[in-house]
Amino acid sequence: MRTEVGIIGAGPAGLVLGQLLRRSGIDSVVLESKSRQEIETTVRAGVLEQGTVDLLNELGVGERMLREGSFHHGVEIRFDGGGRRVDFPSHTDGRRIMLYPQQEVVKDLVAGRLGAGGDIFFGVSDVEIRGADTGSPSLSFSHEGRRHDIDCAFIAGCDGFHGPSRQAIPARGRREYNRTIPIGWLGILIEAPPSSPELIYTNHRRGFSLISTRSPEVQRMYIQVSPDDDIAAWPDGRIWQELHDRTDIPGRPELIEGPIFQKGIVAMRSFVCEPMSYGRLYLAGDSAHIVPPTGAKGLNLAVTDAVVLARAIAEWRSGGGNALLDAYSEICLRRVWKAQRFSTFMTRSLHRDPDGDDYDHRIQVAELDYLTSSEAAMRSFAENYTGLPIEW
Ligand code: RFL
Ligand code: PHB
Repeated sequence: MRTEVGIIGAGPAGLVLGQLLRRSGIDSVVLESKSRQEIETTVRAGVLEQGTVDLLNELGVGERMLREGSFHHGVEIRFDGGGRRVDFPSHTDGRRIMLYPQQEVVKDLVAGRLGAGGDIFFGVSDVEIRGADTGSPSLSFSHEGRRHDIDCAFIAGCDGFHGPSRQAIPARGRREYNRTIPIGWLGILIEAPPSSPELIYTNHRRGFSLISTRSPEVQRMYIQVSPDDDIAAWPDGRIWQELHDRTDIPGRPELIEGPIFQKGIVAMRSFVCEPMSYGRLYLAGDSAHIVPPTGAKGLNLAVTDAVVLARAIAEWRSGGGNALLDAYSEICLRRVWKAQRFSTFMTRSLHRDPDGDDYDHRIQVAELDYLTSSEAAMRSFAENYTGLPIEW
């Protein structure tokens, strides 16, 4: 087999890359270790930046998103017993965010690719990357009991944090920045109408909470827990008690409860791999970087990496040379580190620091008071939350 770009991973990074390449007339093959059903039902992100929404529309896969997702024009931040809203459009050039579940984005991208005659090999195993540092790299993998080889011009490692691509870069050729954060998020999905028209991020002495949404009928909520907490120690009644204690404030409607049909705990980390490339292998998305979810940036970073990589490959293919390919890692990493900065700032100001004291709490309250009252701070927050531009 032969293709121009061998893409490992059918997450947002790999699927968006494939669609962008197709638009430039460049063929690709996507290898995915999970089944189609599994990637289309795994619950993860919910917030799409304005740029991600625009891109999905441009790619012709945004129709259902526009119909079923909802635009939000701001978020509410609660702290010190009160709540304040930060408006996005008035603090940016009219930008907003979209609430639409990641698994629905994945479904729309898979349907777009397969509908246009593209290939995705689901359920592959033992993917091996060969000759990444040569001019003729190849991928080898097992699918339905047979071994296959694909010669490629480029390999895109879009296989998430645990995938094999990053490990294909020799240890001496990369630097990894790693920070584990002593915080877990217990996330639930419930059947109920929205408790609020916009997201509510709360800093409370008992810990962080976040009220988000998935649709008019399904809501997503999170509370800060210890990363090694056992979900069995969190019966529904205890979760609701914490959500109410942390989020409800006088004069505002209480959270609306509903049956919990999914719950789990995720640990938090910050991670960056530099550079994001090695020879003809390019990493995109979570395979190269992880941000704590408080800033809602992970999926959006995966998409912008794909945008930069697709343009760089298209430029090379049309005889424009290697300049953009060579700059790929640097262009992406500048935006990645800014998203890491923003997510770290959000995480630090909103969560209870397990090692902190009253002084730390007062500093957080002052930070959030400033953030939600200074025009300059609100502009900065809105600019980051709705998505920074790519600096080419
Ligand atoms: P993905 O989505 O992990 O996709 C990688 C794909 O590669 C496959 N794979 C392999 N395929 C073949 N061979 C192998 N050896 C393979 N190994 C792995 C995997 O099966 C998978 O299908 O990475 P990608 O594309 O880089 O996308 C990244 C995003 O998924 C991630 O950053 C976000 O989910 C992060 N995130 C959020 N991001 C946002 O932008 N907004 C949010 O609101 C937001 N909320 C969240 C989040 C992540 C969360 N969790 C679960 C950590 C909320 C949470 C709770
Ligand atoms: C979500 O809806 O899953 C969500 C929203 C905002 C975040 C993280 C996750 O910061």
